[in-house]
Amino acid sequence: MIADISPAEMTAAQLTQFREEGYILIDNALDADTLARARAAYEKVQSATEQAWRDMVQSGVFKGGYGHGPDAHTMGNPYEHDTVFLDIADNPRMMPLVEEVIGPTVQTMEIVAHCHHAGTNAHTAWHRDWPPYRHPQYVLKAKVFYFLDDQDESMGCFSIVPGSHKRDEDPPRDDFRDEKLEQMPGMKKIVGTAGSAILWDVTLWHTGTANVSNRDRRILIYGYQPFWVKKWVNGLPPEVIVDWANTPRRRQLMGIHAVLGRASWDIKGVPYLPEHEEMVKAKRF
Ligand SMILES: O=C(O)CCC(=O)C(=O)O
Repeated sequence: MIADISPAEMTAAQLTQFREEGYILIDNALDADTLARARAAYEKVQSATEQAWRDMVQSGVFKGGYGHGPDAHTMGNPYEHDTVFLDIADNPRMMPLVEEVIGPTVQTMEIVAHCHHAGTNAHTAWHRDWPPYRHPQYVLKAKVFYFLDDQDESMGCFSIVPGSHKRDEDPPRDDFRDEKLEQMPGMKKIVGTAGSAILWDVTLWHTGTANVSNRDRRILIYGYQPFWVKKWVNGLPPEVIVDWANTPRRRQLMGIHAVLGRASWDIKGVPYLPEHEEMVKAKRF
């Protein structure tokens, strides 16, 4: 669990920036203790998965998201190695902001530890993750990226075109790829200090640039969506998640049992917590 450091309410200025530009940056999103735990856990996951990543790169057959391949090592579901990654999914500094933009029925869709190595090419092209579905109040998917180290412009920055979430069209990726990647009009490289985070709407046009520095770019990626979006479609949540999700709120955050949504959306193969069962009895649907 992360110490409850006076949860941030989203200010009117932040909300306006999120709505107009599609992102906000938060300094000190991780306190020093959690940042230290996150780095230690990240290093544990990286060394446990490094050989498999090298073997994949050697094989020339690249599978997996977030540019998993020669220019990036994508470590999916790192909570299998350390539950600090689950604690960070419920970071009290970020959750009020996430709930403000996704709505109160929020769940975590993915948790990824990501390394974009020193001296590598861009690991992805310009894209948006999701079609620009629109709702007057909420976005269908937002992500939080946490920086584990100070990140400057040379380190293969996550980059966006602020305001592009309002456009209907997708980015012209073929006009701005490879050596033209950084010529995208309006492009902004996201830099920040260790422990800071960006909360962003995934319909923004975005990419990651070449890491021309001599330092690996290390980030944690969290995707958030409303509870009613399908999750755990290939089976039940792993035991480590069910055990961690020891309150109704956490059950919802892990996409198991909704607090505010319909009981018919719940994953039936996981028994309810007693207090959650009471809530379900009181629901109409
Ligand atoms: O790693 C990056 O900077 C790009 C991330 C990205 O493309 C994504 O989250 O979809």
